[in-house]
Amino acid sequence: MTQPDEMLEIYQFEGCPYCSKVRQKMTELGLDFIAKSVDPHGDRQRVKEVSDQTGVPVLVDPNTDTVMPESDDIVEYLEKQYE
Ligand SMILES: N[C@@H](CCC(=O)N[C@@H](CS)C(=O)NCC(=O)O)C(=O)O
Repeated sequence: MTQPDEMLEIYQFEGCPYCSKVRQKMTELGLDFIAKSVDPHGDRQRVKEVSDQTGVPVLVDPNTDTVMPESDDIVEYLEKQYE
C-alpha cells in the first residue's frame, strides 16, 4: 500500500462501534491514520467545528479535501479511494 501524501484523520473514541468499524477498515487497507480522540461524555465542539455535526466517527482526508461523517459512507469512500 502506497500511503497517501497527507495522513488521514479520524475523530473517534474507543467503545464506539461505528468508530471501530472505520478503524478496522483503515487497518485492513494498510492505511496510516491519526486518531483524534473525542471524549464520549464531553462536548463535541471540535467535531462540530470540523464536520458541522456532532456524531463520530468523522473522517478527514486532506488529500481530497473530504470531511465525512457516517461510518458506512466512510467505509465505502475508503474502499473506493484506497483499495
Ligand atoms: N449512523 C452513524 C451513527 C454514529 C453514532 O451514533 N455515533 C455515536 C457514538 S457511538 C455518537 O457520536 N453519538 C452522538 C451524536 O450523534 O451526536 C454512523 O454509522 O456513523
